[in-house]
Amino acid sequence: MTYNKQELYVETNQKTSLNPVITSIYTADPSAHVWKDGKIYIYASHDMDPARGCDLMDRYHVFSSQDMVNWLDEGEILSSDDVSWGRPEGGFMWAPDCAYKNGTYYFYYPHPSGSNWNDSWKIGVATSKKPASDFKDQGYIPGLGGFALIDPCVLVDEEDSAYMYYGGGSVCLGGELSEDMLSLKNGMTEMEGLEDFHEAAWVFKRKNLYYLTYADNLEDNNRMRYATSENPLGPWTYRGIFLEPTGCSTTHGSVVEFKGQWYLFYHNQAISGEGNLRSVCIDYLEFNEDGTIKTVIQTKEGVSSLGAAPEANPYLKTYPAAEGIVFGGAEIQTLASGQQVVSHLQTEGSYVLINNVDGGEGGRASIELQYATRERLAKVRLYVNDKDYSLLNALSTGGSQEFSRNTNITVNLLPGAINTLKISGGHGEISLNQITVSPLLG
Ligand code: FUB
Repeated sequence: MTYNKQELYVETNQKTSLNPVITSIYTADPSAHVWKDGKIYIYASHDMDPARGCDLMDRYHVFSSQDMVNWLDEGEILSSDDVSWGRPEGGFMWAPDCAYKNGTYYFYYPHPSGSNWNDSWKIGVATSKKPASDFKDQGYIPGLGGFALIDPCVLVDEEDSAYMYYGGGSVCLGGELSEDMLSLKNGMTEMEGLEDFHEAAWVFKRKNLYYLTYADNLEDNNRMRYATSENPLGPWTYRGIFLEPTGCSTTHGSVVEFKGQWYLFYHNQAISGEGNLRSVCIDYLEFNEDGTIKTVIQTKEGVSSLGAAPEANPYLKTYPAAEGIVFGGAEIQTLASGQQVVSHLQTEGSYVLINNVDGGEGGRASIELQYATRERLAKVRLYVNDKDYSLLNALSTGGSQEFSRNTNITVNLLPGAINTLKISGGHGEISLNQITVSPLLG
């Protein structure tokens, strides 16, 4: 399908999730899970902007929601700097997955162990008692990895049996994990019966039937196919294509039921137009009476809300941009309404400094920048206490004085009112009205 991009990005009266659903940063390879806190989480790859192929993808962010429309960036959970056994040059933190068993969250991710990246893939695992923070790397799973073997997916079945799937280069392998979730019980075997398997395995269960979905090899336009089996490790019966090309050369998705409704999480390149700067989307997934999957309809609207929007964070603080100090051509501008904003943020050298930002007790906080731009896709760069949080997208608000959108990212703040935010322009002119800082609870 084709998007009318101008039309897509001026819409701000948000009644549905819209697609792409995550717009502030580029995200890909979404693995979605519903956990016991009643929320749904997306574990995604993070395409770094500007891209260099898929090389620079060096960190993971997690997103959570209770209504499918409002998504919270839970922040970065793991970066290649945290992986002591990993490729010395970093990068290449590709499509991950997460599983929960016996009170622990297991985050599985593919990462090369050597400079010769495509020959040296391993499947790393980090663990935490929380779904979206405090993950610590535990090393890689012995016996997994090698040339082009990526994209782990873990299914925790009834009675807590857990199965690992992964693959690449036309091979899909599966095997049972040991009780510790950090090793294999009996090794891996090839999944039989798949047609045109490329990568991106995902396994889910519905009505006692296992479904294995995956990306195929259609050149520059991968589609999602699937197969079914009565056994978690096959053999599989091929069933067909259920996601046509999204316009992006890669495809990768997950199928999840949340509050009685099935969804497909996938990615496209609708914001950037670039295959290595991808964005997560969500659409409905429906089954026929016989259990086969209907072709997913890709929409701009996304999916409807499943309930009330989350309540406002009681600890949020707002900082008017015009109370900051401007540099390099950025200006304090008084609008006809009397409102003061920072305008002319248009190059990396033009920026505003916001000092004395209160980090409360310290730790994760969502930073939301309320901006206006008439550019289709402007960008801002955010530094927090000199750490570069990279480029954030600023999609068109339809006018240079229409302060109707936020771009956001979750960062780490120091305790107390001692934090400094530096917000610079670049890639199109924007004006900034206010910065909201909301500490993440828990
Ligand atoms: O995001 C990097 C790689 O691109 C993933 O591991 C593949 O599935 C493809 O989406």
